[in-house]
Amino acid sequence: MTDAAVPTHCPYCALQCGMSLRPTADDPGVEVVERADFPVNRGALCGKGRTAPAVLSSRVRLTEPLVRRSAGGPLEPAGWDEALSAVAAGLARTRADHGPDAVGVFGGGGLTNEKAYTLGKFARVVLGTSQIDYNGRFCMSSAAAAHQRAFGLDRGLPFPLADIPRTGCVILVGSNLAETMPPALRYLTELRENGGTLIVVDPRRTRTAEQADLHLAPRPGTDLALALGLLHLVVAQGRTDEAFVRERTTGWPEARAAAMAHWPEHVERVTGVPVPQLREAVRLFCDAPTGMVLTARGPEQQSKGTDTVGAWINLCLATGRAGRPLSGYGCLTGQGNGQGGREHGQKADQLPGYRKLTDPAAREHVARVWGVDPDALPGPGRSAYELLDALGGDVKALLLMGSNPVVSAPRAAHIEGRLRSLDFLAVADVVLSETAALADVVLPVAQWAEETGTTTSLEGRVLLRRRALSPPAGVRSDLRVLHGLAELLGHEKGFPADPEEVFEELRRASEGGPADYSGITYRRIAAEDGVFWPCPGESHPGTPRLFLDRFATDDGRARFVPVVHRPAAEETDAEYPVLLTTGRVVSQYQSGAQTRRVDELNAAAPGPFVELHPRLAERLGVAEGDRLAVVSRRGRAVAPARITTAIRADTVFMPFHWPGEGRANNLTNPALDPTSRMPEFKVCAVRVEREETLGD
Ligand SMILES: Nc1nc2c(c(=O)[nH]1)N[C@H]1C(S)=C(S)[C@@H](COP(=O)(O)OP(=O)(O)OC[C@H]3O[C@@H](n4cnc5c(=O)[nH]c(N)nc54)[C@H](O)[C@@H]3O)O[C@H]1N2
Ligand SMILES: Nc1nc2c(c(=O)[nH]1)N[C@H]1C(S)=C(S)[C@@H](COP(=O)(O)OP(=O)(O)OC[C@H]3O[C@@H](n4cnc5c(=O)[nH]c(N)nc54)[C@H](O)[C@@H]3O)O[C@H]1N2
Ligand code: SF4
Ligand SMILES: [Mo]
Repeated sequence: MTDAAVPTHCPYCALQCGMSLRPTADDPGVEVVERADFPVNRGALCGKGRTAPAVLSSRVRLTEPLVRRSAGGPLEPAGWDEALSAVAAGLARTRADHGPDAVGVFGGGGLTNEKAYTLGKFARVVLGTSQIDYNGRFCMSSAAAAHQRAFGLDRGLPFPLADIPRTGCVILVGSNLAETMPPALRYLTELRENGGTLIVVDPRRTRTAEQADLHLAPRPGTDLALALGLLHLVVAQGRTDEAFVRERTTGWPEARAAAMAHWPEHVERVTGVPVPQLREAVRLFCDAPTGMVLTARGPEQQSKGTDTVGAWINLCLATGRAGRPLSGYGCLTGQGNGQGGREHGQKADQLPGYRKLTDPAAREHVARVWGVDPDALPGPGRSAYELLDALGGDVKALLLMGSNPVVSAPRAAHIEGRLRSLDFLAVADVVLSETAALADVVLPVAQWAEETGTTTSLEGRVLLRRRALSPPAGVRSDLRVLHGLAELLGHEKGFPADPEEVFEELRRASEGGPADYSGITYRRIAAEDGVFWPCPGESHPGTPRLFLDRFATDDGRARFVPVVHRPAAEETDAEYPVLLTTGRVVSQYQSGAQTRRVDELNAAAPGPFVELHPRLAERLGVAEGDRLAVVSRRGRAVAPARITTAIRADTVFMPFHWPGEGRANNLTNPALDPTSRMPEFKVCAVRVEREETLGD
């Protein structure tokens, strides 16, 4: 290894900050150095990115396969031959006894494009199962569905982040960017420095909301009413962009009529946002010459997330804030490869290139690339929660790669039980996650800095994460794992372990599809700071900005969707009088499997808590730090009280990063959005009690 720092990207969130890794003599062998030339973060990193090498250390990770040799026995160290044979045998036995759909596959939005592609192909070609889905279903599937419906194409942001400071007004809905993508906060700061305005919609006055010119704090689960109320006011005040609506859209009369049923006074009652604030929001948004609406998990992780995002899109369309420079709707995708992970076939209904599994032409194309009969490809399977819920029922074996649902799935105690009831569970992970600990076989895999691969950031920018050091002996890459399993299951060819070889095949598989990567090469990505898809052909420059001439629908027009408000799947009542919402803190990532192994991050965010307003605390007789029991129809979680005026008095907030008694997902409601099948992580009804402890 040379001493030169290797330019690469962070393993965690969808911002995919550029960083460089420099070799060191000490464990874990590399350190992070600034990579100021990468435009998205210009050297800035959050604490998670800065400390990411700590997880490369053999002190905290898996370094050899583990096998449970007898039911109920312990996980014991094993060689790779034994471990891979056990997985192949477990999957093959289930398929032989119960058919291919008894074998499930669960992937993750953190997996590189190459891995997501190979996992989808492995499920359809080697296992022949339709039962594959991934954790992105918990993340951005509602925004994806709304994008498809309105624009005919789903790419998180239709413009680069660098456009944000130059627009006139941003409405940021349910994103706590200051904690979830700290280096991106700079774009909002620059927006305001340039004279633009920022409106933040969040039931909590977050660090992000503190930056806003106007903060709207709706009751959780009411964003749909809020967006429709704003649209009502836009129409009532004559601020519709009639020419844009006429020339670039369809469906306005119906959408308009649906919105007009949402009178501001009614919207105030539903959302708790006063009418003058609604009017002020419309004024700020419509007075600016250009504007953007950006959503994240707040409005999306609802049982009506697709319609909610649809309502925000309608607002953009009615005001002409879409399909034009410096204007548009975008979703801030979450996971490291949340965008690419949803394009290449680990989703239940999907083939590579964002093709549909039900489309005969798509099946034909991909089957040709894969060298199989199109009729042999299974149809669409179940969504993530439905798949997890079916474990131990008709799905009896599971191969899981890149997710930790014991902590992150809604109604997690139930899902943990489903995982335990499987005939066979294999987990590939870098650490012994809470889910891996339940497995019959655990396969220790290489990490970001130890292998090369591409990710697609929230901007739709395809990036190259480069290998900077060797994995420990005893660890293999996910691609090599899939290669080995395919071989044992009779497919010696078609599952290369070399990432660039996989990417070359992915290019062909995606060619002509909505997410066309055919013009992207490793070499180009390295030379160009990433390439934006669609990129059909090596001479194509890539597409940083979408929809400027036409939308991706058949007629080129954006589609209004008539949506109306409906309540959350679970509302408060006498028994469960408080709303629970859940989310993140800056120093932990997701299920915490990785970041809970980093001392510096644990010191900053040591455990779960329940955020509540002083008025609610007083009513409950609760003081700062008291142990609180939060109880929902699904279960109970216990964590200390954190009292703050930054939250609505009718709502409590818990981060979801921890297992054990403080696991927020003991409480959450797996009510699914009918279109996206996204669970309602952001709202359920709870009771909050002071937990009486011994000696109290
Ligand atoms: N530190 C850190 N950063 C991360 C992650 C992490 O785990 N930790 N995960 C990454 C991933 S995968 C994702 S998806 C993103 C998520 O990024 P964000 O969406 O920013 O994160 P959340 O905290 O889940 O939710 C954002 C905000 O939604 C608000 N909210 C709750 N209910 C509602 C509601 O009903 N309406 C509205 N409008 N807002 C509501 C919450 O108060 C919260 O402040 O972060 C990415 N970055
Ligand atoms: N209550 C509540 N629950 C939520 C949410 C919420 O807001 N509230 N948000 C949801 C959202 S948006 C998301 S994205 C999910 C995320 O939740 P999870 O799907 O659990 O995500 P992670 O914790 O990132 O899990 C990734 C796992 O894969 C491992 N891993 C990392 N890289 C690799 C790799 O390259 N290969 C392999 N094989 N393994 C790897 C990690 O060590 C970790 O164990 O949580 C969802 N759950
Ligand atoms: S903001 Fe996201 S990509 Fe950037 S350093 Fe932090 S976790 Fe990594
Ligand atoms: Mo996510």
